[in-house]
Amino acid sequence: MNNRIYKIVIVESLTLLVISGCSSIPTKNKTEEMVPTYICYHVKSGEIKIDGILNENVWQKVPVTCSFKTFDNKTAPYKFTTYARLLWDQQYLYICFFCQDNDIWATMKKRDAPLYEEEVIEVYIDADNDKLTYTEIEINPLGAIFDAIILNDGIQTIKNVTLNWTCLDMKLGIKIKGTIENRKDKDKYWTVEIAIPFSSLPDIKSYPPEEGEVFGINMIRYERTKEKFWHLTWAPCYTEGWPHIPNKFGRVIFKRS
Ligand SMILES: [Ca+2]
Ligand SMILES: [Ca+2]
Ligand SMILES: [Ca+2]
Repeated sequence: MNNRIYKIVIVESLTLLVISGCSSIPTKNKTEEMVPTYICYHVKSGEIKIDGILNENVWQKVPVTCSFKTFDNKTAPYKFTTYARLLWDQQYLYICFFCQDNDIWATMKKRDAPLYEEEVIEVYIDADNDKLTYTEIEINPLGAIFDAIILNDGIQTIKNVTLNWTCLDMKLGIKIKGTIENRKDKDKYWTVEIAIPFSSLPDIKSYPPEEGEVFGINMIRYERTKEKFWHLTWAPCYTEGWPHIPNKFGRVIFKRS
């Protein structure tokens, strides 16, 4: 399976997703149960300018995540090197992405369009770490946003999606080193900088987070060459094209210093 297949039916104000073509749950083994951890450090407000340029001292000082792997935990091609960093202040969770890419492309510009059918980065945030409810935020190189609240069965099936949810006051900056519209030339990379207000997360217990609090988070990149689909990920989910497996999200631990 190389893509999510959503059949969308509008039910009152909500949108119900029915999944088809979803792979069965893989057999659990020790490797699959291990999820990555990232220490998310606190910064003073105003230290990050959300413009897609990752030149702030605070970004330079914190470690990057491991380079994203394939969905099944294998090393991804060097030419698609992808990593992220996270920080927080009293108001926002900050995430930045670096995506090396010699052919950056996307066509969709509308909010909540199926950006996952093209090239995109995605963030899944389970703020109360209950493995059931989480927010999904996707951003493509054109700056289009898909944001939704997901209700999962805790394993790998979506029970409900609220597409009309908007991540209020989210700030977004993108820098493209290359061209999106021209697929014949050689691009270099794209970077994304996002500030997500804690107040916008529907399943957050309280905010700002407590010292040591853990969010379940996953970060994904879909890279699509003319020949092949690459599902690249921070926390491997072992099901290609289907990241909705909240017990395989990574752990982001909030630290003040
Ligand atoms: Ca910046
Ligand atoms: Ca690409
Ligand atoms: Ca949750």
